[in-house]
Amino acid sequence: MSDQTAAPSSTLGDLALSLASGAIRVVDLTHTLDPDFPVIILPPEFGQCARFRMEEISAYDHRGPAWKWHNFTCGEHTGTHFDAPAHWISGRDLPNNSVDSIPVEQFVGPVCVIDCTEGAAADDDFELTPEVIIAWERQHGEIPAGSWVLMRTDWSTRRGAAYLNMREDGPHSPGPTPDGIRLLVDERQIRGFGTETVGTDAGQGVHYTPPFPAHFYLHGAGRLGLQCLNNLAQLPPTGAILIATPLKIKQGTGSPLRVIALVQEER
Ligand code: 23J
Ligand code: MN
Repeated sequence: MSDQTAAPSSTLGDLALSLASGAIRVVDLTHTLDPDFPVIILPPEFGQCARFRMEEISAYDHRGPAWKWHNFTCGEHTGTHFDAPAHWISGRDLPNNSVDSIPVEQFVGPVCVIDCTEGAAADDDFELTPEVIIAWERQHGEIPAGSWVLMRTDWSTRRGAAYLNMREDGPHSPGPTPDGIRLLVDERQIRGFGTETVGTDAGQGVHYTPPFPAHFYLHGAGRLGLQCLNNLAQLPPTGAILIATPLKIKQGTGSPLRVIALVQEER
């Protein structure tokens, strides 16, 4: 006979208890939206993404005696942000390819974190290759289908000009090679790919074939992108759950968002 006084056990009930006790922690993977946070700079012949801007409407004053509020403007791809398949030409004819039409269940999934901090510290153009991915899998197991995969580089700790790391020949920051991203998309069937840098692609990603291979292959296969992530050092290599819900912008190709992860505390 079951104990009639005990609440029935359920996964969500257990989750609620774990959140309340701190056994599961919520980690914020987001940078603050700030006019000083860098945005990607494309070659001058192309259109440019806008930085974040905010203006006061009122602040408990003659413009509104009991309330404070702001108007803000920015690009879809400003700050910590989400890339939808419609962002890239390879994904433009896919169904449900914009932030308002992607089914919401796609936003939530387990997350694998590939630590590339040593490589990125030694080489600003460090590449996430199939070899790096397979070496990670030898330690942590094969990346499960439906995973978010994050490339950890500690790039989020850079400030000012060091973040874009612009040189005469363009920006220099780490990212995946064409073969690396294809392994993740085609063989591992990942949900999406995220980075601490300003793009899912390397700073010099325009020089690969195809140009910007992460954008090309991810979005061509209907997969998602996350950029300018923060606090990846607080995530375990496997076992966390990532939640990334973009704003519901009609036909939007991306949006700034709050990215959070649920992490089981070590016990
Ligand atoms: C447009 C063109 C190239 C790139 C990007 C945007 C991004 O990184 C982005 O924010 O999606 S590389
Ligand atoms: Mn983007």
